Amino acid sequence: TITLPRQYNAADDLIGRNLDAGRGSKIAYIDDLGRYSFDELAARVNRFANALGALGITREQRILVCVHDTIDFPTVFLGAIKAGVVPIAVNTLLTQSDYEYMLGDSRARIAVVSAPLYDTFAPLLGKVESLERIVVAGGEGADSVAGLMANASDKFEAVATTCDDPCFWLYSSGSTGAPKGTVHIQSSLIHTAELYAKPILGIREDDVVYSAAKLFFAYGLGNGLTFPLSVGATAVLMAERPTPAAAFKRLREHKPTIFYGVPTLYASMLADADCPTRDELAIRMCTSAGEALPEEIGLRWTERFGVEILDGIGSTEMLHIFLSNRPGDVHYGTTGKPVPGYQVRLIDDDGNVVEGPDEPGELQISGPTSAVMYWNNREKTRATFQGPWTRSGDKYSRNAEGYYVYAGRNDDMLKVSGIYVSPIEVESCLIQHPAILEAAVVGHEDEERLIKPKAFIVLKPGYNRSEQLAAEIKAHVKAHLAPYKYPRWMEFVDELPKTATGKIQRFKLRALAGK
Ligand code: 3SK
Repeated sequence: TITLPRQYNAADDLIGRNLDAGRGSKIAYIDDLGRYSFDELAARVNRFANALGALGITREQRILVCVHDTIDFPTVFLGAIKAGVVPIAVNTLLTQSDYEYMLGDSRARIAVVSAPLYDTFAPLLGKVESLERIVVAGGEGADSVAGLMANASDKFEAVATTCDDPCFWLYSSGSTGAPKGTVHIQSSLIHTAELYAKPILGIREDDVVYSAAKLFFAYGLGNGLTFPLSVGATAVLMAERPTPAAAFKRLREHKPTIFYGVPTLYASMLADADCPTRDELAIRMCTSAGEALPEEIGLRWTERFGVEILDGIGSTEMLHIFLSNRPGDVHYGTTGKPVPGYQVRLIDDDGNVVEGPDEPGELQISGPTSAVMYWNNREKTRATFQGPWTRSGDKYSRNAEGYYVYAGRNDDMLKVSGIYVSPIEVESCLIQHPAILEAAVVGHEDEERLIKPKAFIVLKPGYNRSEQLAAEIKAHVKAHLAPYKYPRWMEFVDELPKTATGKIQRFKLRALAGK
Protein backbone atom coordinates (compact mmCIF):
# COMPACT_ATOMS: atom_id res chain seq x y z
CA THR A 1 0.00 0.00 0.00
CA ILE A 2 1.03 3.64 -0.22
CA THR A 3 1.67 5.98 2.67
CA LEU A 4 -0.33 9.17 2.66
CA PRO A 5 0.33 12.26 4.75
CA ARG A 6 -1.90 12.62 7.80
CA GLN A 7 -3.43 15.77 6.33
CA TYR A 8 -4.92 14.59 3.07
CA ASN A 9 -7.83 15.68 0.91
CA ALA A 10 -8.72 13.26 -1.88
CA ALA A 11 -10.12 15.89 -4.26
CA ASP A 12 -7.15 18.17 -3.73
CA ASP A 13 -4.84 15.27 -4.56
CA LEU A 14 -6.71 13.98 -7.62
CA ILE A 15 -6.95 17.42 -9.22
CA GLY A 16 -3.76 18.96 -7.88
CA ARG A 17 -1.49 16.16 -9.14
CA ASN A 18 -2.55 16.96 -12.73
CA LEU A 19 -1.95 20.68 -12.38
CA ASP A 20 1.41 20.02 -10.70
CA ALA A 21 2.34 17.72 -13.60
CA GLY A 22 1.71 20.54 -16.08
CA ARG A 23 -1.42 18.95 -17.58
CA GLY A 24 -3.67 21.96 -17.06
CA SER A 25 -4.55 22.33 -20.74
CA LYS A 26 -4.95 18.58 -21.39
CA ILE A 27 -8.52 17.29 -21.75
CA ALA A 28 -9.73 15.64 -18.53
CA TYR A 29 -13.36 14.97 -19.53
CA ILE A 30 -15.43 14.70 -22.67
CA ASP A 31 -19.19 14.59 -22.11
CA ASP A 32 -22.15 14.85 -24.48
CA LEU A 33 -21.92 18.64 -24.47
CA GLY A 34 -18.23 19.48 -24.43
CA ARG A 35 -14.60 18.92 -23.59
CA TYR A 36 -13.07 20.12 -20.33
CA SER A 37 -9.39 20.57 -19.53
CA PHE A 38 -7.84 19.80 -16.15
CA ASP A 39 -7.66 23.58 -15.58
CA GLU A 40 -11.39 23.90 -16.29
CA LEU A 41 -12.19 20.95 -14.07
CA ALA A 42 -10.12 22.48 -11.26
CA ALA A 43 -11.93 25.82 -11.62
CA ARG A 44 -15.35 24.13 -11.62
CA VAL A 45 -14.50 22.09 -8.54
CA ASN A 46 -13.35 25.22 -6.71
CA ARG A 47 -16.45 27.15 -7.75
CA PHE A 48 -18.72 24.41 -6.50
CA ALA A 49 -16.79 24.15 -3.21
CA ASN A 50 -17.28 27.91 -2.77
CA ALA A 51 -20.97 27.62 -3.69
CA LEU A 52 -21.48 25.05 -0.93
CA GLY A 53 -19.91 27.47 1.54
CA ALA A 54 -22.27 30.20 0.35
CA LEU A 55 -25.19 27.85 1.03
CA GLY A 56 -23.87 27.34 4.56
CA ILE A 57 -23.02 23.67 4.02
CA THR A 58 -19.98 22.94 6.13
CA ARG A 59 -17.40 20.28 6.75
CA GLU A 60 -18.75 16.77 7.47
CA GLN A 61 -22.28 17.68 6.50
CA ARG A 62 -23.74 15.60 3.71
CA ILE A 63 -25.22 16.25 0.29
CA LEU A 64 -27.04 13.73 -1.89
CA VAL A 65 -25.79 13.51 -5.48
CA CYS A 66 -28.16 11.94 -8.00
CA VAL A 67 -26.52 13.05 -11.20
CA HIS A 68 -26.12 11.53 -14.65
CA ASP A 69 -22.65 11.09 -16.10
CA THR A 70 -21.80 14.60 -17.26
CA ILE A 71 -19.10 17.06 -16.19
CA ASP A 72 -21.41 18.04 -13.31
CA PHE A 73 -20.77 14.72 -11.57
CA PRO A 74 -17.01 15.18 -11.00
CA THR A 75 -17.61 18.90 -10.37
CA VAL A 76 -20.10 18.28 -7.56
CA PHE A 77 -18.51 15.15 -6.13
CA LEU A 78 -14.97 16.56 -5.99
CA GLY A 79 -16.13 20.08 -5.09
CA ALA A 80 -17.89 18.69 -2.03
CA ILE A 81 -14.89 16.60 -1.00
CA LYS A 82 -12.55 19.55 -1.42
CA ALA A 83 -14.81 21.49 0.96
CA GLY A 84 -14.77 18.60 3.48
CA VAL A 85 -18.50 18.07 2.71
CA VAL A 86 -19.49 14.44 2.24
CA PRO A 87 -21.20 13.63 -1.09
CA ILE A 88 -23.50 10.62 -1.24
CA ALA A 89 -23.63 9.36 -4.81
CA VAL A 90 -26.84 7.47 -5.48
CA ASN A 91 -28.26 5.39 -8.31
CA THR A 92 -30.21 7.59 -10.75
CA LEU A 93 -32.65 4.75 -11.54
CA LEU A 94 -34.37 4.47 -8.15
CA THR A 95 -37.84 5.49 -7.01
CA GLN A 96 -39.02 8.47 -4.98
CA SER A 97 -39.48 6.31 -1.90
CA ASP A 98 -35.89 5.00 -2.21
CA TYR A 99 -34.63 8.60 -2.29
CA GLU A 100 -36.90 9.60 0.58
CA TYR A 101 -35.33 6.87 2.68
CA MET A 102 -31.75 7.84 1.75
CA LEU A 103 -32.33 11.53 2.39
CA GLY A 104 -33.90 10.83 5.76
CA ASP A 105 -31.25 8.31 6.77
CA SER A 106 -28.32 10.50 5.75
CA ARG A 107 -29.85 13.83 6.77
CA ALA A 108 -28.37 15.34 3.62
CA ARG A 109 -29.03 19.09 3.56
CA ILE A 110 -29.24 19.44 -0.18
CA ALA A 111 -29.84 17.10 -3.10
CA VAL A 112 -28.06 17.79 -6.36
CA VAL A 113 -30.09 16.08 -9.08
CA SER A 114 -29.97 15.94 -12.87
CA ALA A 115 -32.74 18.02 -14.49
CA PRO A 116 -34.78 14.99 -15.68
CA LEU A 117 -34.90 13.74 -12.06
CA TYR A 118 -36.16 16.99 -10.56
CA ASP A 119 -39.84 15.96 -10.55
CA THR A 120 -39.01 12.81 -8.61
CA PHE A 121 -37.26 14.81 -5.91
CA ALA A 122 -39.45 17.94 -5.73
CA PRO A 123 -42.22 16.36 -3.56
CA LEU A 124 -39.55 15.44 -0.97
CA LEU A 125 -38.85 19.11 -0.16
CA GLY A 126 -40.93 19.79 2.92
CA LYS A 127 -41.45 16.05 3.45
CA VAL A 128 -37.89 15.10 4.47
CA GLU A 129 -37.00 17.30 7.41
CA SER A 130 -33.28 17.72 6.74
CA LEU A 131 -33.68 18.55 3.04
CA GLU A 132 -33.38 22.30 2.51
CA ARG A 133 -32.87 22.65 -1.20
CA ILE A 134 -32.74 20.85 -4.50
CA VAL A 135 -29.97 21.94 -6.83
CA VAL A 136 -30.39 21.04 -10.48
CA ALA A 137 -27.48 19.74 -12.52
CA GLY A 138 -27.75 20.51 -16.20
CA GLY A 139 -30.30 23.26 -15.59
CA GLU A 140 -30.15 27.04 -15.39
CA GLY A 141 -31.19 29.62 -12.81
CA ALA A 142 -30.41 30.36 -9.19
CA ASP A 143 -30.95 26.78 -8.00
CA SER A 144 -28.86 25.09 -10.67
CA VAL A 145 -25.25 23.94 -10.38
CA ALA A 146 -24.34 26.43 -13.11
CA GLY A 147 -26.27 29.24 -11.38
CA LEU A 148 -24.63 28.61 -8.03
CA MET A 149 -21.19 28.51 -9.61
CA ALA A 150 -21.68 31.59 -11.78
CA ASN A 151 -20.61 34.10 -9.15
CA ALA A 152 -18.38 31.83 -7.11
CA SER A 153 -14.61 32.25 -7.09
CA ASP A 154 -12.50 29.69 -8.95
CA LYS A 155 -9.98 29.72 -6.09
CA PHE A 156 -10.50 27.49 -3.07
CA GLU A 157 -8.11 26.23 -0.41
CA ALA A 158 -8.89 22.55 0.27
CA VAL A 159 -10.28 21.85 3.71
CA ALA A 160 -7.57 20.23 5.84
CA THR A 161 -9.15 16.81 6.17
CA THR A 162 -7.13 13.87 7.44
CA CYS A 163 -6.65 10.67 5.44
CA ASP A 164 -9.05 8.92 7.87
CA ASP A 165 -11.82 11.53 7.65
CA PRO A 166 -15.13 10.60 6.02
CA CYS A 167 -14.93 11.39 2.31
CA PHE A 168 -18.07 10.09 0.55
CA TRP A 169 -20.79 7.48 0.84
CA LEU A 170 -22.43 5.03 -1.49
CA TYR A 171 -25.61 3.13 -0.65
CA SER A 172 -25.36 -0.65 -0.66
CA SER A 173 -28.39 -2.95 -0.72
CA GLY A 174 -28.97 -6.31 0.94
CA SER A 175 -31.63 -9.01 0.60
CA THR A 176 -33.57 -7.63 3.54
CA GLY A 177 -33.79 -4.26 5.19
CA ALA A 178 -33.10 -0.79 3.96
CA PRO A 179 -30.04 0.18 1.90
CA LYS A 180 -26.97 0.96 3.96
CA GLY A 181 -24.96 4.18 3.77
CA THR A 182 -21.44 2.87 3.19
CA VAL A 183 -18.93 5.36 4.56
CA HIS A 184 -15.59 5.67 2.76
CA ILE A 185 -12.65 7.71 3.98
CA GLN A 186 -10.34 10.16 2.20
CA SER A 187 -7.53 7.64 1.60
CA SER A 188 -9.67 5.04 -0.18
CA LEU A 189 -9.98 6.48 -3.69
CA ILE A 190 -6.28 6.83 -4.41
CA HIS A 191 -5.56 3.39 -2.98
CA THR A 192 -7.88 1.79 -5.57
CA ALA A 193 -5.85 3.48 -8.31
CA GLU A 194 -2.50 2.51 -6.81
CA LEU A 195 -3.45 -1.10 -6.15
CA TYR A 196 -5.61 -1.97 -9.15
CA ALA A 197 -5.71 0.63 -11.93
CA LYS A 198 -1.99 1.27 -12.26
CA PRO A 199 -0.47 -2.19 -11.71
CA ILE A 200 -3.24 -4.47 -13.04
CA LEU A 201 -4.95 -2.37 -15.68
CA GLY A 202 -1.78 -0.49 -16.55
CA ILE A 203 -3.66 2.79 -16.99
CA ARG A 204 -1.46 5.59 -18.39
CA GLU A 205 -1.61 9.32 -19.07
CA ASP A 206 -2.18 8.75 -22.80
CA ASP A 207 -5.25 6.55 -22.25
CA VAL A 208 -8.77 7.61 -23.13
CA VAL A 209 -11.17 5.69 -20.89
CA TYR A 210 -14.87 5.04 -21.27
CA SER A 211 -17.00 3.33 -18.64
CA ALA A 212 -20.43 2.02 -19.50
CA ALA A 213 -20.92 1.58 -15.72
CA LYS A 214 -22.07 4.89 -14.28
CA LEU A 215 -20.13 7.04 -11.84
CA PHE A 216 -22.66 6.47 -9.04
CA PHE A 217 -21.59 2.80 -8.87
CA ALA A 218 -18.36 2.07 -7.04
CA TYR A 219 -17.15 0.33 -10.21
CA GLY A 220 -17.93 3.34 -12.42
CA LEU A 221 -16.55 5.82 -9.89
CA GLY A 222 -13.12 4.23 -10.05
CA ASN A 223 -13.29 3.70 -13.81
CA GLY A 224 -14.36 7.19 -14.78
CA LEU A 225 -13.09 9.39 -11.98
CA THR A 226 -10.37 8.04 -9.69
CA PHE A 227 -8.37 6.08 -12.27
CA PRO A 228 -8.14 8.62 -15.07
CA LEU A 229 -7.48 11.47 -12.63
CA SER A 230 -4.78 9.46 -10.87
CA VAL A 231 -2.63 9.44 -14.04
CA GLY A 232 -4.01 12.34 -16.09
CA ALA A 233 -5.89 10.23 -18.63
CA THR A 234 -8.98 11.52 -20.47
CA ALA A 235 -12.42 10.13 -19.53
CA VAL A 236 -15.48 9.98 -21.79
CA LEU A 237 -18.78 10.44 -19.93
CA MET A 238 -22.17 9.42 -21.27
CA ALA A 239 -25.44 10.52 -19.67
CA GLU A 240 -27.76 8.10 -21.44
CA ARG A 241 -28.46 4.44 -20.71
CA PRO A 242 -25.62 2.13 -21.72
CA THR A 243 -27.26 0.41 -24.71
CA PRO A 244 -25.10 -1.21 -27.40
CA ALA A 245 -25.92 1.67 -29.80
CA ALA A 246 -24.89 4.30 -27.24
CA ALA A 247 -21.66 2.44 -26.48
CA PHE A 248 -20.80 1.93 -30.17
CA LYS A 249 -21.26 5.66 -30.78
CA ARG A 250 -18.72 6.58 -28.05
CA LEU A 251 -16.31 3.83 -29.05
CA ARG A 252 -16.34 4.96 -32.68
CA GLU A 253 -16.33 8.71 -31.99
CA HIS A 254 -13.84 9.05 -29.14
CA LYS A 255 -11.69 5.98 -29.75
CA PRO A 256 -11.18 5.08 -26.08
CA THR A 257 -8.22 2.83 -25.32
CA ILE A 258 -9.77 1.35 -22.14
CA PHE A 259 -13.37 0.18 -22.08
CA TYR A 260 -15.03 -0.83 -18.82
CA GLY A 261 -18.21 -2.88 -19.26
CA VAL A 262 -20.47 -5.41 -17.57
CA PRO A 263 -21.32 -8.90 -18.86
CA THR A 264 -24.85 -8.05 -20.01
CA LEU A 265 -23.55 -5.21 -22.14
CA TYR A 266 -20.70 -7.26 -23.63
CA ALA A 267 -23.24 -9.95 -24.56
CA SER A 268 -25.69 -7.52 -26.15
CA MET A 269 -22.92 -5.66 -28.00
CA LEU A 270 -21.67 -8.89 -29.52
CA ALA A 271 -25.20 -9.85 -30.55
CA ASP A 272 -25.91 -6.48 -32.20
CA ALA A 273 -25.86 -6.21 -35.98
CA ASP A 274 -24.05 -2.85 -35.73
CA CYS A 275 -21.18 -4.28 -33.64
CA PRO A 276 -18.02 -2.50 -34.91
CA THR A 277 -15.10 -4.27 -36.54
CA ARG A 278 -11.72 -4.43 -34.86
CA ASP A 279 -10.26 -1.72 -37.12
CA GLU A 280 -12.91 0.83 -36.17
CA LEU A 281 -11.86 0.84 -32.52
CA ALA A 282 -8.75 1.69 -30.52
CA ILE A 283 -9.42 -0.32 -27.33
CA ARG A 284 -6.34 -1.98 -25.86
CA MET A 285 -7.86 -3.20 -22.60
CA CYS A 286 -11.34 -4.09 -21.31
CA THR A 287 -12.64 -4.87 -17.86
CA SER A 288 -15.76 -6.55 -16.57
CA ALA A 289 -17.34 -6.62 -13.12
CA GLY A 290 -20.76 -6.56 -11.52
CA GLU A 291 -21.47 -10.24 -12.16
CA ALA A 292 -19.35 -13.16 -13.27
CA LEU A 293 -18.42 -12.97 -16.96
CA PRO A 294 -19.44 -16.18 -18.75
CA GLU A 295 -16.42 -17.77 -20.46
CA GLU A 296 -18.18 -17.85 -23.83
CA ILE A 297 -18.70 -14.07 -23.88
CA GLY A 298 -15.05 -13.41 -23.01
CA LEU A 299 -13.84 -15.78 -25.74
CA ARG A 300 -16.12 -14.26 -28.38
CA TRP A 301 -15.08 -10.72 -27.46
CA THR A 302 -11.38 -11.54 -27.66
CA GLU A 303 -11.88 -13.33 -30.96
CA ARG A 304 -13.67 -10.32 -32.43
CA PHE A 305 -11.52 -7.49 -31.08
CA GLY A 306 -8.22 -9.17 -30.27
CA VAL A 307 -8.44 -7.69 -26.76
CA GLU A 308 -8.82 -9.47 -23.44
CA ILE A 309 -11.53 -8.66 -20.92
CA LEU A 310 -10.12 -8.58 -17.40
CA ASP A 311 -12.94 -10.02 -15.32
CA GLY A 312 -12.74 -8.98 -11.69
CA ILE A 313 -14.84 -8.57 -8.59
CA GLY A 314 -15.12 -5.63 -6.26
CA SER A 315 -17.80 -4.39 -3.94
CA THR A 316 -19.33 -1.17 -2.71
CA GLU A 317 -17.78 -1.97 0.68
CA MET A 318 -14.23 -2.50 -0.73
CA LEU A 319 -14.73 0.34 -3.25
CA HIS A 320 -13.14 -1.37 -6.24
CA ILE A 321 -11.69 -4.58 -7.60
CA PHE A 322 -9.71 -6.82 -5.24
CA LEU A 323 -9.73 -10.06 -7.25
CA SER A 324 -8.92 -9.91 -10.95
CA ASN A 325 -7.59 -11.56 -14.05
CA ARG A 326 -4.34 -10.08 -15.36
CA PRO A 327 -3.35 -8.99 -18.87
CA GLY A 328 -1.72 -11.97 -20.59
CA ASP A 329 -3.05 -14.31 -17.90
CA VAL A 330 -6.78 -14.26 -18.46
CA HIS A 331 -8.60 -17.42 -17.44
CA TYR A 332 -12.15 -16.91 -18.66
CA GLY A 333 -14.71 -18.48 -16.36
CA THR A 334 -12.66 -17.40 -13.32
CA THR A 335 -12.29 -14.08 -11.50
CA GLY A 336 -8.50 -14.44 -11.47
CA LYS A 337 -6.31 -13.97 -8.41
CA PRO A 338 -6.10 -11.48 -5.52
CA VAL A 339 -4.89 -8.00 -6.40
CA PRO A 340 -1.61 -7.41 -4.47
CA GLY A 341 -2.35 -5.19 -1.48
CA TYR A 342 -5.51 -7.17 -0.73
CA GLN A 343 -5.75 -10.46 1.12
CA VAL A 344 -8.65 -12.77 0.48
CA ARG A 345 -9.78 -15.90 2.28
CA LEU A 346 -12.61 -18.40 1.94
CA ILE A 347 -14.53 -19.35 5.07
CA ASP A 348 -16.63 -22.51 5.24
CA ASP A 349 -19.98 -22.92 7.01
CA ASP A 350 -18.20 -23.87 10.26
CA GLY A 351 -16.13 -20.70 10.25
CA ASN A 352 -12.91 -22.42 9.17
CA VAL A 353 -10.56 -21.17 6.46
CA VAL A 354 -10.91 -23.30 3.33
CA GLU A 355 -7.48 -24.63 2.31
CA GLY A 356 -8.15 -27.21 -0.39
CA PRO A 357 -8.81 -26.64 -4.07
CA ASP A 358 -12.37 -26.48 -5.44
CA GLU A 359 -13.98 -26.23 -2.00
CA PRO A 360 -16.49 -23.40 -1.64
CA GLY A 361 -16.44 -20.81 1.09
CA GLU A 362 -17.53 -17.25 1.72
CA LEU A 363 -15.12 -14.74 0.21
CA GLN A 364 -13.71 -12.31 2.75
CA ILE A 365 -11.34 -9.48 1.95
CA SER A 366 -8.81 -7.42 3.84
CA GLY A 367 -7.34 -4.27 2.37
CA PRO A 368 -6.88 -0.54 2.81
CA THR A 369 -9.99 0.52 0.84
CA SER A 370 -12.60 -1.06 3.07
CA ALA A 371 -15.44 1.21 4.14
CA VAL A 372 -15.36 2.11 7.82
CA MET A 373 -19.01 1.43 8.62
CA TYR A 374 -22.60 1.47 7.52
CA TRP A 375 -24.05 4.74 8.72
CA ASN A 376 -26.53 4.50 11.53
CA ASN A 377 -26.57 0.70 11.41
CA ARG A 378 -24.46 -0.95 14.08
CA GLU A 379 -25.90 -4.41 13.62
CA LYS A 380 -25.11 -4.66 9.90
CA THR A 381 -21.76 -2.91 10.37
CA ARG A 382 -20.72 -5.57 12.88
CA ALA A 383 -21.97 -8.37 10.68
CA THR A 384 -19.97 -7.18 7.64
CA PHE A 385 -16.83 -5.44 8.90
CA GLN A 386 -15.12 -7.93 11.19
CA GLY A 387 -11.74 -6.60 12.30
CA PRO A 388 -9.56 -6.37 9.19
CA TRP A 389 -11.90 -8.65 7.23
CA THR A 390 -14.90 -7.57 5.20
CA ARG A 391 -17.49 -10.22 4.40
CA SER A 392 -18.63 -10.19 0.76
CA GLY A 393 -21.64 -12.48 0.92
CA ASP A 394 -20.28 -14.18 -2.24
CA LYS A 395 -19.33 -17.84 -2.38
CA TYR A 396 -16.14 -18.72 -4.21
CA SER A 397 -13.79 -21.66 -4.63
CA ARG A 398 -10.12 -21.60 -5.62
CA ASN A 399 -8.99 -24.06 -8.28
CA ALA A 400 -5.76 -26.06 -8.14
CA GLU A 401 -3.95 -23.31 -10.07
CA GLY A 402 -5.04 -20.62 -7.58
CA TYR A 403 -7.72 -18.93 -9.72
CA TYR A 404 -10.96 -18.00 -7.97
CA VAL A 405 -14.28 -19.28 -9.33
CA TYR A 406 -17.64 -17.70 -8.47
CA ALA A 407 -20.08 -20.11 -6.79
CA GLY A 408 -23.17 -17.94 -6.04
CA ARG A 409 -24.37 -15.79 -3.17
CA ASN A 410 -24.62 -16.64 0.52
CA ASP A 411 -27.95 -14.83 0.67
CA ASP A 412 -30.71 -14.75 -1.94
CA MET A 413 -29.53 -11.56 -3.64
CA LEU A 414 -29.43 -11.46 -7.43
CA LYS A 415 -27.00 -9.41 -9.50
CA VAL A 416 -28.88 -8.12 -12.52
CA SER A 417 -26.72 -6.33 -15.09
CA GLY A 418 -24.28 -5.75 -12.27
CA ILE A 419 -26.80 -4.25 -9.84
CA TYR A 420 -28.08 -6.01 -6.73
CA VAL A 421 -31.74 -6.94 -6.70
CA SER A 422 -33.43 -8.26 -3.57
CA PRO A 423 -35.98 -10.98 -4.46
CA ILE A 424 -37.81 -10.11 -1.26
CA GLU A 425 -38.35 -6.52 -2.39
CA VAL A 426 -39.70 -7.73 -5.75
CA GLU A 427 -41.98 -10.26 -4.01
CA SER A 428 -43.36 -7.55 -1.69
CA CYS A 429 -44.19 -5.46 -4.73
CA LEU A 430 -45.75 -8.41 -6.58
CA ILE A 431 -48.16 -9.27 -3.81
CA GLN A 432 -49.53 -5.74 -3.87
CA HIS A 433 -51.02 -6.57 -7.27
CA PRO A 434 -54.73 -7.38 -6.83
CA ALA A 435 -54.50 -10.69 -8.74
CA ILE A 436 -51.62 -12.15 -6.72
CA LEU A 437 -51.98 -14.35 -3.68
CA GLU A 438 -48.35 -15.37 -3.27
CA ALA A 439 -45.12 -14.78 -5.15
CA ALA A 440 -41.52 -15.95 -5.06
CA VAL A 441 -38.62 -14.61 -7.09
CA VAL A 442 -35.40 -16.42 -7.96
CA GLY A 443 -32.56 -15.95 -10.43
CA HIS A 444 -32.81 -17.60 -13.83
CA GLU A 445 -30.16 -17.70 -16.56
CA ASP A 446 -30.99 -16.10 -19.89
CA GLU A 447 -29.61 -17.41 -23.19
CA GLU A 448 -26.28 -15.67 -22.48
CA ARG A 449 -26.04 -17.44 -19.08
CA LEU A 450 -26.64 -14.15 -17.25
CA ILE A 451 -28.99 -14.01 -14.27
CA LYS A 452 -32.32 -12.17 -14.41
CA PRO A 453 -35.31 -12.33 -11.98
CA LYS A 454 -38.01 -14.93 -12.57
CA ALA A 455 -41.29 -14.89 -10.60
CA PHE A 456 -43.43 -17.84 -9.56
CA ILE A 457 -46.97 -16.60 -9.00
CA VAL A 458 -50.01 -18.08 -7.24
CA LEU A 459 -53.14 -16.24 -8.37
CA LYS A 460 -56.10 -15.39 -6.17
CA PRO A 461 -59.30 -17.33 -6.88
CA GLY A 462 -61.23 -15.78 -9.74
CA TYR A 463 -58.16 -14.71 -11.74
CA ASN A 464 -57.10 -16.62 -14.85
CA ARG A 465 -53.57 -17.18 -16.08
CA SER A 466 -52.90 -15.27 -19.29
CA GLU A 467 -50.14 -13.53 -21.23
CA GLN A 468 -52.00 -10.28 -20.72
CA LEU A 469 -52.08 -10.69 -16.96
CA ALA A 470 -48.34 -11.53 -16.95
CA ALA A 471 -47.65 -8.33 -18.93
CA GLU A 472 -49.80 -6.30 -16.52
CA ILE A 473 -47.92 -7.72 -13.54
CA LYS A 474 -44.56 -6.87 -15.11
CA ALA A 475 -45.79 -3.31 -15.74
CA HIS A 476 -46.94 -3.10 -12.10
CA VAL A 477 -43.41 -3.93 -10.86
CA LYS A 478 -41.79 -1.52 -13.31
CA ALA A 479 -44.11 1.24 -12.10
CA HIS A 480 -43.33 0.72 -8.41
CA LEU A 481 -39.68 -0.31 -8.31
CA ALA A 482 -36.53 0.67 -10.18
CA PRO A 483 -37.32 -0.78 -13.63
CA TYR A 484 -34.34 -3.18 -13.85
CA LYS A 485 -35.87 -5.15 -10.95
CA TYR A 486 -38.92 -6.49 -12.84
CA PRO A 487 -39.20 -10.28 -13.41
CA ARG A 488 -38.32 -11.07 -17.03
CA TRP A 489 -40.22 -14.38 -16.82
CA MET A 490 -43.39 -15.30 -14.97
CA GLU A 491 -44.65 -18.77 -14.20
CA PHE A 492 -48.11 -19.28 -12.75
CA VAL A 493 -48.21 -22.18 -10.27
CA ASP A 494 -50.85 -23.72 -8.00
CA GLU A 495 -48.69 -23.40 -4.89
CA LEU A 496 -45.16 -22.51 -3.80
CA PRO A 497 -42.87 -25.15 -2.26
CA LYS A 498 -42.55 -24.43 1.47
CA THR A 499 -40.96 -25.88 4.59
CA ALA A 500 -43.09 -27.17 7.44
CA THR A 501 -42.77 -23.74 9.03
CA GLY A 502 -44.02 -21.99 5.90
CA LYS A 503 -40.70 -20.68 4.53
CA ILE A 504 -40.44 -20.65 0.75
CA GLN A 505 -37.96 -23.26 -0.49
CA ARG A 506 -36.11 -21.14 -3.00
CA PHE A 507 -33.67 -23.89 -3.86
CA LYS A 508 -36.59 -25.91 -5.27
CA LEU A 509 -37.75 -22.94 -7.31
CA ARG A 510 -34.21 -22.31 -8.54
CA ALA A 511 -34.09 -25.92 -9.73
CA LEU A 512 -37.48 -25.47 -11.40
CA ALA A 513 -36.33 -22.21 -12.97
CA GLY A 514 -33.33 -23.98 -14.49
CA LYS A 515 -30.65 -22.46 -12.28
O1 3SK B 1 -19.60 -5.56 -8.83
C1 3SK B 1 -18.39 -5.50 -8.74
O2 3SK B 1 -17.69 -6.49 -8.98
C2 3SK B 1 -17.71 -4.21 -8.36
C3 3SK B 1 -16.51 -3.91 -8.92
C4 3SK B 1 -15.86 -2.76 -8.58
C5 3SK B 1 -16.40 -1.91 -7.68
C6 3SK B 1 -17.61 -2.20 -7.12
C7 3SK B 1 -18.28 -3.36 -7.45
C8 3SK B 1 -19.59 -3.65 -6.80
